[in-house]
Amino acid sequence: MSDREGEPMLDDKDPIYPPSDEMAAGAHADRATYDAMYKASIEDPEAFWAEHGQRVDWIKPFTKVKNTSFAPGNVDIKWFEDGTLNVAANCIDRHLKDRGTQTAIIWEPDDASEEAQHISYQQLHAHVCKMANVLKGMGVTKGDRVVLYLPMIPQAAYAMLACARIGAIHSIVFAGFSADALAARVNGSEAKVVITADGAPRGGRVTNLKDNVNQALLHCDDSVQCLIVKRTGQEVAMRPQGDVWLHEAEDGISNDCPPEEMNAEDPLFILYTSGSTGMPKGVVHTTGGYLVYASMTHQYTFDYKDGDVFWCTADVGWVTGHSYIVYGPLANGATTLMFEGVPTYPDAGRFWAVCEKHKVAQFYTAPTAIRALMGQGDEWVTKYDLSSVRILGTVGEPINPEAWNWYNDVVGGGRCPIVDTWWQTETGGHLLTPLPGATPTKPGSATLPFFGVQPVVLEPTSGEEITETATEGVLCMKDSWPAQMRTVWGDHERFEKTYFSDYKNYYFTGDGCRRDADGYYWITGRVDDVINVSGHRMGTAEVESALVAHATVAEAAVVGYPHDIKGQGIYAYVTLMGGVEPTPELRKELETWVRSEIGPIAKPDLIQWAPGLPKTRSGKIMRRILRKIAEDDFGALGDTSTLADPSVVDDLIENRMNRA
Ligand code: 6R9
Repeated sequence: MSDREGEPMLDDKDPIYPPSDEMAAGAHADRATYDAMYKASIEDPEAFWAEHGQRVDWIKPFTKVKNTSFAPGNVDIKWFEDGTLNVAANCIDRHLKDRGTQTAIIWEPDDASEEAQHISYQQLHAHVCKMANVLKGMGVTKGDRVVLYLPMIPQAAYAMLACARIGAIHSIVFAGFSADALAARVNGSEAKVVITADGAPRGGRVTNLKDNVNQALLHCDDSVQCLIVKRTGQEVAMRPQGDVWLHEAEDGISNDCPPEEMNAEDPLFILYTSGSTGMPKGVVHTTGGYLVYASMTHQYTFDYKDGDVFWCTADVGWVTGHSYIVYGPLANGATTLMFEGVPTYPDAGRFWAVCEKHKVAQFYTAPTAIRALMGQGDEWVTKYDLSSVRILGTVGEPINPEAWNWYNDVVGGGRCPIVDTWWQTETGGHLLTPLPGATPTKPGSATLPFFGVQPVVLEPTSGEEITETATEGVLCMKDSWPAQMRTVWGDHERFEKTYFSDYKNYYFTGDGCRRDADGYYWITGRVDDVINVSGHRMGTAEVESALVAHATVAEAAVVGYPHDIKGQGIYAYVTLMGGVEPTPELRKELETWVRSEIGPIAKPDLIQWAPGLPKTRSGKIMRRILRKIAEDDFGALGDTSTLADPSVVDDLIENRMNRA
């Protein structure tokens, strides 16, 4: 084996990049450590997690470690169930003694000429306690829900931690979602308060967040209050009652707020995510297991060491921001960087300028960003000094080897291990990932399981577990891990049905995968009706229901198709109401409509007018065929003998929108 990083070792098929000796020697885990810890975690999970559960501070120590069942009709997941703790105390208070003056959060604003902020743990403590007291003053108590609809500003982290401090359950709605999507989430979680800002600057443009909130709250209970952070200073319309400016509410308020004692299984947050059917579901994560796992994966996956500046470029509106901007890093006493902007503003060098400026050690982003920047030319990267960067990470979708190689060679200069982390909103933290000092990497593979994780590959139709190492099938988990989601908010039945009913006694991820002869996992993508657009999950059913809500649309079917930058693009087949003329203007209008119903990320890339959709005689849309046409691969339509009217397919092929 080559022991030089950046130099692939070639076996018959895939290049392998082993960790350098230096990386292995200095890391939290080298190969032997990983192997031993992994083995221990599987052979005796109770003992393993009893030990690693100690990485957080408990108010009342747990005596029970694991109590989990995937059994049909009785899915029940509990970790550390008799322990009590507070997440905010773990992320802030316990660091005050030794690192009170250390920077907890570096905030880099959208506008590169605006000054960055460095918030110490002491300052973080004061901000969080004040906001927590404001929330209490608004009547928020333990177990209440608070929706956050915020830009990437430090107050987003304060708000999360303020909720955690008083035992309120936060539900973050990505600030790119529309008023309608926001209203659905406020109502779904029966939130008491929405925390927002006047505006959200991103890429030099401003989204009027408060306007969206006002619009959303027209569809919510009158009692919902709104706490507003002043970010841009723009004019906003305040509602006649229930609206409070944060800076006014905090004026003169105490910065003492004792943390609430929470049970390990009390919910910490709800995060809505798209599924294959119906509207997004509220994924529920709880307190103890989530924090243990988020902090442990943050430390090991990124080989985080004291003094490192860690940067995850995600938005806190996604799970990646929850676990790896806020909870994991802060539980570890790290310095975490929060970036308000976008990779290409003011220019395509912004990411690398920020890495240089703040001496970032770990950089964690999504393949879609890497692909977009790769197309802008190497000089945007090479003009910056990236010598502080030690580890590179990716998340959100499969990374194609070309992007992996560019990330490795140009950004990492061949010196930085790439951790391709596979996980989900539902999993709370990384399940498949290399460890920088331990795992030889292969471009495009999320490699091996984290401690305690037992991936299995099932034969898709029979559900049989495949024991051969090299194989392909659907990816499931055989047993629970501490950060597993506990339920769907308000609908435990849906939780069981979605994740535990297709394959009994397993957690079903919704992803397909291949396992190679070395036992490495290669995610092949979703096997359900979820598409992955720029690393964001979108249910085709959601886009379809937005489309059919438009007065001109009779029927719609949405599928994904390969897209160079986004990974997958959104392809919509639309059947109009009788007598409606298909015009370019109507196409634009439908695009705008979907944006306003869900948000810009849901805007269809291609809309094809479909006089009819291919259906079985029982009226089921044959999506397999629609996918093929969208992929411009209609030579292989497969069995079309069950079609009610085969001629619709010819028309769709003739008028397809995606032509090579
Ligand atoms: C963390 C996050 C989850 C879905 C997941 C899979 C895809 C995520 C990936 C990956 C290949 C990776 N996915 N990471 N596919 N390689 N490293 O992204 O959560 O938004 O819930 O999406 O994303 O399809 O099932 P979430």
